[in-house]
Amino acid sequence: MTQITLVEGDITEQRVDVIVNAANSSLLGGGGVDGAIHRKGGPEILADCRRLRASHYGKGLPTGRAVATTAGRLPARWVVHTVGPVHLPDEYERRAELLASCYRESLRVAAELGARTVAFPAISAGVYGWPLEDAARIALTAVAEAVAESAGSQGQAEAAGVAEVRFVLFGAEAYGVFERVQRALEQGN
Ligand code: AR6
Repeated sequence: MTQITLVEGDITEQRVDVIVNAANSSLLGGGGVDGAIHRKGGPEILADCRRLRASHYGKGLPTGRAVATTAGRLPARWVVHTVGPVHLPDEYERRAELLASCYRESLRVAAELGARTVAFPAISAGVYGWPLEDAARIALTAVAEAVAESAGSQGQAEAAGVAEVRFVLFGAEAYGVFERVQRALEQGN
């Protein structure tokens, strides 16, 4: 059984196997969570990212995909970088699917690494402008579906082997929104 938990805090301080980074397709750093991860994790993370750009991801990591690097000096084993979509109301459906894909793909990469604990931020809900409540609904639904699928299969699905998926919300307001959305989803709304 995979547990889905919510905590208020800073994702760079989480003692987990995998920290998921809300990156951009350059993989070369930025602000928000990305800036904090590179700052606290040190230059080894950027060095790994540069190697990925020089090999498999010459044009950058496409939106909705995920790839792993070292976690450098962070108290985690790996960072899984994923690229969320920018919020654009005119392309809502396509981009909401890409946001769900970030969670599924990150979980798949984490499971392939053998991770037992995975921490996610609220992908796209900062610089990329996704309204927090909707970002929370997409995030919690995508993870719950991946978890349910892996429970019903023989370890082939996205979250197989992952014991805890932890959402790390920056500030009381974000935590409150995730908590409310999680409750609503549990009640079938
Ligand atoms: N721990 C947990 N959550 C955090 C932290 C932290 N240390 N810092 C910020 N958040 P964002 P995006 C929250 O902007 O919207 C970067 O420049 C934040 O409050 O980090 O996917 C990248 O390079 C918000 O709720 O990611 C990209 O260019 C959430 O994390 C771009 O920003 C996501 O905010 C990606 O934008």
